[in-house]
Amino acid sequence: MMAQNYKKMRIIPPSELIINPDGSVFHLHLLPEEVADTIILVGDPARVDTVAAHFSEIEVRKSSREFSTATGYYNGKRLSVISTGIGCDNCDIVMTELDALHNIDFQTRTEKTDKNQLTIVRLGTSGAVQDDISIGDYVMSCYSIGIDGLLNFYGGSVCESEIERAFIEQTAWGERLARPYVVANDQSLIKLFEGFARAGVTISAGGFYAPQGRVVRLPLSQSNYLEKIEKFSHKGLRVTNFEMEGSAIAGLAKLMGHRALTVCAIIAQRTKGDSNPDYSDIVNKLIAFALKTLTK
Ligand code: R1P
Repeated sequence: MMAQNYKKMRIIPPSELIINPDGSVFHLHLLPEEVADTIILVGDPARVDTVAAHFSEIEVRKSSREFSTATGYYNGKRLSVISTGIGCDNCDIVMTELDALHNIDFQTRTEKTDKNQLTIVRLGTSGAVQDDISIGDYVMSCYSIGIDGLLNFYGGSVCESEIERAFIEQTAWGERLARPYVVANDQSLIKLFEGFARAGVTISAGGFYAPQGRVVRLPLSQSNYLEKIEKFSHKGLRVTNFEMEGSAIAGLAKLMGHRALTVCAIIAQRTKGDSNPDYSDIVNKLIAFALKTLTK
């Protein structure tokens, strides 16, 4: 009983949740009232302007390090678009601070009793790892496989342990690598992108090169790494693509009680060795579709 009371009344120390002198959260530099309930996350800070260019009105525009934010209106609905920069480590910051902005009382430093459920959609770029997925396609992550290690530090169990075991076994996952975790993305959001994006299983890696099987000059520690990932198969699931943020977003969203989905434009074809660095058109189409479907 006492432990329960303590938990309810827990005051979060200033070292655990840092609030700036102006009342904004440490890294995002946003005040609680400056973020909408529906949030589009993008990797590239420049992509925030691309999304915000569609807004009928911009209410908030802020920038701090790689975290750039615009809050405004599209189709009469209030939306925020925020850049995460690259990597799951940044998403640890973005997700925790977004959740805090909505669900922690910054005055009392306590958790609010009535939680706000956020809708979080990441619009990114990605590399395909199957022959039948082409540059210019869109893939939504029905499952995210995190090989970045982030979620392993959090308590609570939101992972798909059967898929995890199959993946670890079939790929003979190296003992020195972080243990892969698998999280299902939100079904209601997946429905919104059906017909636009292909359903996929996405690996979020903790790096762009060796963690995604790329060899520039240094050899990989794991033999046949990409081939084993390409061949993985479990109850009709196969790995479709690589990116670097989706697993942290899906995993933390689930632990916090939010809805999340990652949808990516394919800009590299790993099995064929191709890439398209001039991808603004396909990303623009993804943004236009996402804005429409999230506000209808
Ligand atoms: C790597 O070039 C970056 O591009 C992909 C990866 O996930 C990583 O962030 O996504 P974004 O285009 O959203 O940044």
